[in-house]
Amino acid sequence: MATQTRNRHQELGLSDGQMLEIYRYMLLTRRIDERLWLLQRGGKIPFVISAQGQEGAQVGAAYALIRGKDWLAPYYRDLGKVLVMGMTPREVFLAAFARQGDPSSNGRQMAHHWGHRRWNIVSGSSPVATQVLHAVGVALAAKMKGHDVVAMTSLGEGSSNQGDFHEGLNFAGVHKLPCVFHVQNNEYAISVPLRKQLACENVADRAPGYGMPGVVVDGSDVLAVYAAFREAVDRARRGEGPTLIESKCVRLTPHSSDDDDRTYRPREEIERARQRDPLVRTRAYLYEVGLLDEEREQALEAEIRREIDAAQEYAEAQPYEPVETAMRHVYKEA
Ligand SMILES: Cc1ncc(C[n+]2csc(CCOP(=O)(O)OP(=O)(O)O)c2C)c(N)n1
Ligand SMILES: [Mg+2]
Repeated sequence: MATQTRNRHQELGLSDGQMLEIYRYMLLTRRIDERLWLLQRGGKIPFVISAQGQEGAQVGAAYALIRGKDWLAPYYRDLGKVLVMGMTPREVFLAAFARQGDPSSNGRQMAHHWGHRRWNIVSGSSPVATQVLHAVGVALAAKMKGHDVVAMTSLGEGSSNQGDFHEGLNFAGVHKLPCVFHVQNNEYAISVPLRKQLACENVADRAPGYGMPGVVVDGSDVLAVYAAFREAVDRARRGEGPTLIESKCVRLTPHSSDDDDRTYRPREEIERARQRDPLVRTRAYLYEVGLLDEEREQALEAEIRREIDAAQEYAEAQPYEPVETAMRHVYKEA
């Protein structure tokens, strides 16, 4: 009998169904993101800050967590992560349109400040890297209460130069907290290129200074990302402490819908970045291992499109919060 070689995802303990689910989350993230840009350019929503180019890093990382049990303190680009954690496309559009029922803030917060009580997604504030401290706090509480919980947080490489990052990692390292720090390095902090952000080669090189492993992973390779996070999450759950993981990604869009990157980013560079598109790479893998063909791909695209159309239509038809409630949760109520 011929010995069958196992595919990469099977080597990692992932079934064919799980591998397809990972790709579905990545594709859903991209298609929602593209729709948000269309709506913003059409004047229907105020703002987008994109996950495009980072879907592999986000979905691969969040897939290593246990939904409904572990905690996530995300950053604004983390659309892929919040979908894996349990947020629905409908909820994403409710936030984009700032409508009632948006789980992040009932339409009060700027969109992309993800939060969801049911799925342990901690709403953040706009100063970058503050979410690092939130995740460390969650991990400390879990350890003190003896809860079997892992807290993950995300940030960009530029934000890893904020004081909060160093304070958070140091505290987590000293107290061996069940925390995973994810730096999504997309080579820019708005218009500032990587070479003006870091004097060392990798953000992960700083990890030994905080007494934790530092791991660099190709953010376009969703399975490599999953493998790195699986190990870090298991390590945290065993009580062995935190890990810093840096995924090398690309940013395929301007910083946000308020930015024009033509003033600082050569077009050829973006073309080169497209060759590292995680979606293209994962799609090629699925074709290679026979989990996807043209027919199945078209069906998947159509199904996702219907889901997004319905979510957008629903959200746009919802009311805004009544203006009388604007001060709720701001000042103490009598
Ligand atoms: C403390 C603070 N300083 C500046 C800003 C403005 N700001 C928002 S995003 C950003 C760039 C962050 O870059 P990076 O951490 O690499 O994340 P990316 O957006 O590239 O994913 C800056 C400077 C802010 N929100 N908070
Ligand atoms: Mg960046």
